[in-house]
Amino acid sequence: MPANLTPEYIAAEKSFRMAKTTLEKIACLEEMLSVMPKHKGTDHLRADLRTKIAKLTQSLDKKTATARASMMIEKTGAGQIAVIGPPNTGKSQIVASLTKAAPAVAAYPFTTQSATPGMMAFENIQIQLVDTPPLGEQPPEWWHLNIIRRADGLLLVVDLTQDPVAQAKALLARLNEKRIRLGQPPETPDEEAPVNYKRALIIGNKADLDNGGASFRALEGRYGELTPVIAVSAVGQDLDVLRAAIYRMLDIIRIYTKTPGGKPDMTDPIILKKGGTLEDAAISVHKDFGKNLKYARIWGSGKFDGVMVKRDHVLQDGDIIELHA
Ligand SMILES: Nc1nc2c(ncn2[C@@H]2O[C@H](COP(=O)(O)OP(=O)(O)OP(=O)(O)O)[C@@H](O)[C@H]2O)c(=O)[nH]1
Ligand SMILES: [Mg+2]
Repeated sequence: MPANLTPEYIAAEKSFRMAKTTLEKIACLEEMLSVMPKHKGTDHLRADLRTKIAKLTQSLDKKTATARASMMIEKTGAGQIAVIGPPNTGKSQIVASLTKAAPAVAAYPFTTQSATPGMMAFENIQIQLVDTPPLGEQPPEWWHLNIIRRADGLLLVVDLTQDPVAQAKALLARLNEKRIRLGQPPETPDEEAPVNYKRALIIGNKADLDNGGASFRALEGRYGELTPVIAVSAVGQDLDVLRAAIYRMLDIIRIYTKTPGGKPDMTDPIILKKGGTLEDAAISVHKDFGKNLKYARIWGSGKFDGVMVKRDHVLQDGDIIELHA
C-alpha cells in the first residue's frame, strides 16, 4: 500500500471494513476514491477500487440498484446545480418556485430527505436544479455528497432571519471537511489529497423578512469576495435576478448551428464551457463530426460574417456555425 495515504482515506477504509450493506460498501469505496491522492503511485489502487465498485454495483438486486440510481441524478440540460444549505432555509421553495418540480416545503426543519431534480427555464435553455436534504449536524449521506461533488455548481441557501453569516460559515466548514471549496482551483495545488473546487452562488433567502436589508449586507460583506451573494425571496421576489445569476455562475456559452443556405436554429443551442472551440462544438453535435470536421463558416466571432475558421477557433456566446466535414 502506498505510504502517503491521507487520514481521510484511512477513515473511509475503516468504515468500508465495518460496512454491512452493499450500498454502504459502495459509498465507502466512492469516498476512498474521492479522497485518494492522484498520482502514479496510486494508479493501481484506484483501478482496484473502481473494479470493486463495479462488481458490487452488479451484485445489487433490482430494487436496490434502482435506489442507487435515483440517488445519483442523471444530468440533463445545460448544467446541474445542487441546492444545498442548513435546515429550513427555503431550498425546496427555491426549487419549487424556479422549476415545475414540487418538492415538499414545510415550516419545520429536515423536511427534505431525498433529492428532487427540476428543470429551470432560462431564455432558450434549461438548467437542472437538484433540491437536497439539509446539511446539519449529522454527517451527510454518501449519495448527498456525491450529488454535491458531481454538480456543475452549488447554490448555497441561507436564511436572512437566522444569522446568515454564521449559517454560511458553518456550511463552508462542512464542505471543507469533505474537501469541497468554492471558487477556482489554484494554479499549483499544494495539497496531497484532491480538493474539489466548485462554482457557487450564496443566496440570502427570505429577503421579505430582512428588515432594511441589514442581514444581507452583513452576508455580502463577509462572503462577497469569495463568491457572488444575492438576496431573494423564494416566495416570489427577485426570482429573475436569481435565474440570471444561476446562468452566469455556470460560465457557459450558447452556439447555434445552420446548414448551408439554411437559417440557424435559435431554439436549441449547443452548450459549451466558456473558452470552448469549434472542435468542441463539432464533437458535441456528433463525435464523428469532431473527427471528420474540415472547416466551418462562422457568424459572430469571426473576422467577417461567414468567414472560414479552423478547429481551434475559440467560440463566443451567440456564435452561429455551419459545419463542413
Ligand atoms: N417568508 C418567507 N418564507 C419562506 C421563504 N422561502 C421559504 N420560506 C418558508 O420557510 C420554510 C422552509 O422552507 P423549505 O423550502 O421547506 O426549506 P428547506 O430548506 O427545503 O428545508 P429542509 O428541507 O428542512 O432543509 C417554509 O415554511 C417556507 O414556506 C421566503 O422567501 N420567505
Ligand atoms: Mg427541503
